[in-house]
Amino acid sequence: PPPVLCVGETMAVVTPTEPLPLAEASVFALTHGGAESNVAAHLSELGAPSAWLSRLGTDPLGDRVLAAVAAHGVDTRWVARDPEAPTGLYLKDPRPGGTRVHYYRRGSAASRMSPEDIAGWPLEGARWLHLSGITPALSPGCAALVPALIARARELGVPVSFDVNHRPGLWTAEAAAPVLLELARSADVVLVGRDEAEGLWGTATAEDAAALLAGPSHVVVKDADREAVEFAPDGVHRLPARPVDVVEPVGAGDAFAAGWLAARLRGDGPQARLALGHSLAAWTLGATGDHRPGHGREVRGEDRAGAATS
Ligand code: KDG
Repeated sequence: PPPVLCVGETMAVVTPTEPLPLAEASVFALTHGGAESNVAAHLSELGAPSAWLSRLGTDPLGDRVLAAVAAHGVDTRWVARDPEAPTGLYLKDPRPGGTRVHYYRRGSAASRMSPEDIAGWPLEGARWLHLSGITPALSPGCAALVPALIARARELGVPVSFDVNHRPGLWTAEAAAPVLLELARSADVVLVGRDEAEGLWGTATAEDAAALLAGPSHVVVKDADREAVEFAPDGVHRLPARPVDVVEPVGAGDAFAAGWLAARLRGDGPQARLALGHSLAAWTLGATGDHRPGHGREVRGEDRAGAATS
C-alpha cells in the first residue's frame, strides 16, 4: 500500500542517563526525536508503511538521525541533506516536576524547508499526510510550507491529520493560537490535548474544543491520564486512559496519534482507535526515549483481543 507521509523536523537528542538534572549530570545518551518521525516509526512498526520527509545537515548528527529513523522501517529517501545548515539538537532536563527541553535548532537544516520542497515529494499516490503544529513555528518558510502542503493534499484527495503540538519553547500561546486554529480547521483529523486547547484557545472541555474546531471530520481530544474523546460524524466516543507509571512523557502524544491512525487505516471502529492510541501512549510513557520501539511485538495480540470485544 502507498505510504503515510509524515513531514517535520527530527533532531538529535541528548539525555542524562542518570536521574539528575542537566546541570549536574555527567553521563548522557545521544538519541533522536521528532514528533512526525516518531509517528512514522510507530506506524511502520504497526504495519502501516510510512515515509518521513524532512531536511538534515550533512553533519554526523544528520547521519545518525537518518539511520535511526530508517532503522524503524520508515522510508527516508525523500530526506534532503543541506550542507549549509546543521541538524537540530535538543537536550532533555529531567526534573521532579517533569522533563524540560532545551532546543538548539534555530537555523537548522529542517527550518530551511519551504513550499518549494513540495514539488519533490510523493504526495500524489500517498495514502495519508500527517503534520504537526511544531513545523509552522520553525521559520517563515516552514510556516508557509504547512498550509501549502494541506492545500496540495486537498487537491489530490489525500486525507490530512494534524496534531496541534503547541511547543511553548518555540512560540507563545498568543502567537501560536490563531495559526494553529486555522491549520487544525483545515485538516481532516485533528489531535489535541484538552489542556493544550485550553491554553491556546480558552476552551475548557473536550466538547468546547471540538465545537471550536469545526471543519475536520474527526477531532480527538486527549485529556491527560483521564480519557480520550473522539468527535466523529457518527457521534461522540470516549475511552478512559489506563493507569500507568510515567517514566517520561515526551513522545506519548506522537504514540497516541500513531496508534489512532494505524487503527483508522486498517478500518477499526472508534473504540478500537482510541484503545490503540492509549496503548501506544502508555507504552511510550514507560520509557525515556521519545520513540519507544517494540510495542507492536509486545501488545498487538492484546489489542486485537480488546478491539474484538468493544
Ligand atoms: O512529541 C515529541 C516531540 O516534541 C519531540 O520528539 C521533539 O519534535 C520535537 C519537538 O519539536 O519538540
